[in-house]
Amino acid sequence: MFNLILFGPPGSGKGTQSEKLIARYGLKHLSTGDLLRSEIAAQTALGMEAKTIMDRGELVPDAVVIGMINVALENNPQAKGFLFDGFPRTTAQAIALDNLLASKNASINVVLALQVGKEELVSRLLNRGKTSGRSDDVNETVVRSRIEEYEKKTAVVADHYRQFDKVKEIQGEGSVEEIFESLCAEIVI
Ligand code: B4P
Repeated sequence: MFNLILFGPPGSGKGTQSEKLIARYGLKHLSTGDLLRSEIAAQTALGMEAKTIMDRGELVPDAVVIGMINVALENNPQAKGFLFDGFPRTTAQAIALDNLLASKNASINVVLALQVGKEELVSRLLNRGKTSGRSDDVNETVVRSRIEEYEKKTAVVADHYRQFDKVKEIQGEGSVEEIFESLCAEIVI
């Protein structure tokens, strides 16, 4: 199995680049943001609880997203590998993921960390908010809260994987195609 984490702040291009990476490498895409938005669209109890938290720009509780990833891994026993997008977002999530993969005799092969300046992130997300229908993309205060949550709770996840020498920093500003080629250059399957 080849397992990749696409890492970076909100708006750094994780969703955009994931689409291209799964097409090239045939990995199974697991986006916790997409999984949560499916729960919201289906109006499940979990989705309703998550929406309130997401609309404030905060992180959904670890147990909820770890549970969703566990189910997704169980449901895809034939996958040749996974691309984790937007997960893990806390050190507790990273440890849980390492343990889940270890139970399948697998591990994270590489963490590709997109580097994008804060004002560029704000501008991309507000721009997406004009057309995406995503309620967490329309209000600048919420967008900035999401970036602060990233700085407080998520940036340290890279340190967790740095101790195993698994992190590659990628310039995330430039054309989508240029960034894609920089990501691919770090993937050796
Ligand atoms: P996510 O769905 O993960 O969304 P995101 O990080 O905000 O955006 P993403 O990174 O995918 O967007 P992209 O850059 O591709 O999370 C949403 C919320 O769900 C979180 O705030 C949290 O509440 C909750 N959540 C999700 N996972 C969780 C977890 N594990 N634990 C707890 N809570 C969790 O795109 C942004 C825009 O940039 C797009 O419009 C795109 O077109 C544009 N763009 C991309 N590349 C560009 C480029 N090179 N140049 C210019 N624009 C570009």
